[in-house]
Amino acid sequence: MENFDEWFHNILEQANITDSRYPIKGMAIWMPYGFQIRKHTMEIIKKLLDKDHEEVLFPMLIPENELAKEGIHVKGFEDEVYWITKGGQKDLNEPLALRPTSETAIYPMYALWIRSHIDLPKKYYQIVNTFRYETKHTRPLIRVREITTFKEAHTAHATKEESDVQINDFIEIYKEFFDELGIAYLISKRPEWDKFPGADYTMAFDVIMPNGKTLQIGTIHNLGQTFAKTFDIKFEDKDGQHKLVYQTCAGLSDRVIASIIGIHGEEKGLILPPKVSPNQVTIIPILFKKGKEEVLAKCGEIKTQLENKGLRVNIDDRDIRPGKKFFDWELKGTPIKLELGPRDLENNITIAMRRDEEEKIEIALDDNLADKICELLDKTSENLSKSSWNFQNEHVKFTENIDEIPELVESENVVKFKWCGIEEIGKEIEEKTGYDILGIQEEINEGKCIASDNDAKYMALIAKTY
Ligand code: PR8
Repeated sequence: MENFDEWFHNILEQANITDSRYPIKGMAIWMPYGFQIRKHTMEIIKKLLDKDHEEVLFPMLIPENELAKEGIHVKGFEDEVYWITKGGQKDLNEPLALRPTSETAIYPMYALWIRSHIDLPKKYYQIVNTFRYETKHTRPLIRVREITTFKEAHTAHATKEESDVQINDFIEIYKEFFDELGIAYLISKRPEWDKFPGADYTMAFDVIMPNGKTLQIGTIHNLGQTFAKTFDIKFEDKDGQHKLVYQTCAGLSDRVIASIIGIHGEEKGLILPPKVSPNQVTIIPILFKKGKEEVLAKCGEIKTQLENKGLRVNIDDRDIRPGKKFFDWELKGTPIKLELGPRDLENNITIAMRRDEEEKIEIALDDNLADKICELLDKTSENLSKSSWNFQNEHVKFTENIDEIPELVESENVVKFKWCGIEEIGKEIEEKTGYDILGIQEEINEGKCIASDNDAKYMALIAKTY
């Protein structure tokens, strides 16, 4: 793709996903087609979280005194909070924050709800909008000031061990989620200076966009007992002692949709993974005056047949040239197009076209049609996932020479390198190269650090980031 940012910006409007002309910077409208993608994506994550977490809904406003309680946390967000200071004409007694995230809304309530070890673990999540007055350049879905699908989970546990297990559980849930979307990801532990404000440590999921820049699409934080101390979240343990809980939280945003669009899309438009595509099959009737009714009737029958299998199907019976219809659904990324004209009807066949591949497949119009379509959809999902992982594998390059980093990053790669883990050296690496250390992928015990005489302790990643 020549210019990914431009392509991304244009496709959002062309495919009816979002409209960014709303007169507030960083806030956009979800248009009908985008709304459907968003809905199906949310259904997947909800299903995964619902297995072991309970959904709740908190108010959007946080009193200033609660937000201010956790010092490190509030410091991290102080420049990003929108404040409500008036009710009508009157100044409010206490300013109210539009939640930038909900720790300080939820944890005072956890302090009331958690009394005994039998109340633990507590695992709540909510899908809400949050507000961040981002100072960096805003971009639709990627860096917004109103995050419209903030999927945030908050857990509390009796022991540190349980909270570490929860971090792994979140990693597994997010892996499964991105696997369902066919999106390849890099998992790393963020460096100390880039962790969530108030967290002991942060695990992050990043994707490589087509221009080689990485996008952080999900984060999982071990909060230790920092918030428990601040909000006095204590429980009576089996031994009768009052103890502080251990907490974790994890979040995903509209960036998930940005990555679906960016990673699978190509020059001609979207390629949507079948699981989240508003229409999994689009039927395109080829209509002539003669036989028009019969063709349309058969299209209706096919639609019902496929819908009975649980598929989402639409018929494009607009009175325009078929070529234009193919063009439109290519742009919108429907995984499978089915073409049906009078001659096909005579031969009792339809022509299927997968969006991710050029090939046309003739399928008989019989009882096996729906099964065959399901097979094609599965192949599409597999293929999208495979391409995404191949792309990622080709775009992660290892080097032992710090001077090679800029060239590798500028040719659209993420760079893997050995690091001693010392903060000062890490910052030197960032300064010298001009890029961000994403984090550490794994511990190692061989070789030297790329930027010092120290022994290497970690395999780390550095990249140009969004
Ligand atoms: C938390 N608290 O808040 P996090 N536009 C789009 N996506 C964004 C933006 C933005 N302006 N800012 C962040 N994200 C924790 C976990 C509750 C849940 C996305 O964590 O601040 C990023 O993908 O790391 C980020 O990984 C995710 O939201 C969670 O935000």
